Amino acid sequence: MARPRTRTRHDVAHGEVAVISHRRKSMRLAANQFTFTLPAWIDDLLADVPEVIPTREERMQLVHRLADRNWREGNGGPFAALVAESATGRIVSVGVNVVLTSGVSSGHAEVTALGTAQKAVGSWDLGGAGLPEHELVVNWRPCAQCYGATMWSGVRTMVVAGSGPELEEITTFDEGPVRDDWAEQFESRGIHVIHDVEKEGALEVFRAYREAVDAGGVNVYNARQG
Ligand code: AZG
Ligand code: ZN
Repeated sequence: MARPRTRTRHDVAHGEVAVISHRRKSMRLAANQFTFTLPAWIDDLLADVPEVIPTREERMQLVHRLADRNWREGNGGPFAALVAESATGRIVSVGVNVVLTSGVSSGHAEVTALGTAQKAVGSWDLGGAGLPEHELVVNWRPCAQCYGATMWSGVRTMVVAGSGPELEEITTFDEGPVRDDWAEQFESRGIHVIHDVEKEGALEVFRAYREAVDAGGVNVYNARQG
């Protein structure tokens, strides 16, 4: 037997009181996952890089090469990072800022380096039992987001090229509200911070980026508008 047609608003005469069932549209998610993929040029750049880089200065020099190439290739901002085993200098992962190519605002260099390191070692905790101590090497102090991402990653050391206002002054990136005692907060949680490693190299990358911004070739993509 045919089911009676559901009455709609148009079927109800003026003044009539009726219970009308509205046709419901069920929720469909437009996306149920996102991924960060490192750009293909990284494989070419790493082709001449040894698996073990013994000094922190040399590790940071690699970070600066990655950061400089990254903005020129259009993946995102002039930021790069790597995760290494502290004792041996074996490189576990590298990361670059992929906000523009991923279309996801959290794709900062620290996040991509830490995430790929965690996948590489098979643990969300880089300080977990049975693992060697790991360090994050990054070309500036972490932003408000990456401050937490680093603290929760399990790294035991963070090496930064610099931590002052220069990054924001030169590039005009907004790094968010980072506490003045950010480094002490890491130290009090057992994460040692090593400052000012190859600082001038970081500033050179930022200055080159700024020149390109001023020449109109690159957009700074801060999402927050004040
Ligand atoms: C950023 N700051 C750092 N340190 N790293 C990134 O990837 C960034 N992106 N925007 N600001
Ligand atoms: Zn960040």
